[in-house]
Amino acid sequence: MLDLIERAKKSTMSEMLELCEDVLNLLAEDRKDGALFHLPSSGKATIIGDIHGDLESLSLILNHSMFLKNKDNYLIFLGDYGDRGEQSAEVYYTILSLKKEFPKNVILLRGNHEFPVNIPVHPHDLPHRLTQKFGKSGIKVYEKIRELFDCLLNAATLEKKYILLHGGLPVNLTSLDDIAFAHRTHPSKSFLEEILWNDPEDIRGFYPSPRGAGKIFGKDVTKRILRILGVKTLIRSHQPLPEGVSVKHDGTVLTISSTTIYGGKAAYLKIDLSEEAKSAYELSEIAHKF
Ligand SMILES: [Mn+2]
Repeated sequence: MLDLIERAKKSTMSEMLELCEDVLNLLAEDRKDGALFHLPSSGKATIIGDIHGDLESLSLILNHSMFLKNKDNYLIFLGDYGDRGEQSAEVYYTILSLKKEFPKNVILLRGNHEFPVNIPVHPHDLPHRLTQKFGKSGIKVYEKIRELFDCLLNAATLEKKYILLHGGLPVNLTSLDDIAFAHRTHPSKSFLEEILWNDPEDIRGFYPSPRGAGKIFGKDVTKRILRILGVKTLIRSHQPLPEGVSVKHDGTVLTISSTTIYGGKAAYLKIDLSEEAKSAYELSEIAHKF
């Protein structure tokens, strides 16, 4: 694994451009029946939350999870790869290399920092990090990465057990297809925006989010939507957490953060896909924290 991180640090612009091109083709394959990945009910999955340019935490997690030694397992990223941290370029190199090497086992979800063109995000220092690393023409790499944003998956699911996505549950969702095809109904419907931006809160119902995009949603909404989806627990990221994990809505929502850039711990989760669905309380107990 260290080898991959070392390669990320030494990566050249032409390597990055080639990686982006290769992964764009792989993502087109992932999305041909909708932007939703269906996990099988066997094997294990390592789940990683926001990274935000924190190469060191990503490296620790990859080493500790031993993904490369157990390649039949899944590695699921919940989005927010770049921005904020100093090593966004290296983080992109690492996750794209993993996707290229293990295309069927590495699942790249979309975060709000991998934004659709009409919902820009702040801070967005990724272009700056890329030109810092690759010089003026680093902007070509940025343009390729922007193409990737629109090709990432909206969510992953394990039938009857879990839904995994970056932000939150769209409050007016009526079926799993609303998530799988959220990119097609965007922007006339707000499903994609809500998947990327929503946060669970201690309220009833839902309100516009103080973040300026998406909504905040209460326990009643979570329970209603999880029932429609037929799953027990939402696993998501999108918020800084002092302990790396947090439980909301009576154990129906687990939030996980995999970066230390906000000052808290970086966490990741490894779940056995064949086991009965766990509550967010149980998941927070088995999460690894650094
Ligand atoms: Mn986010």
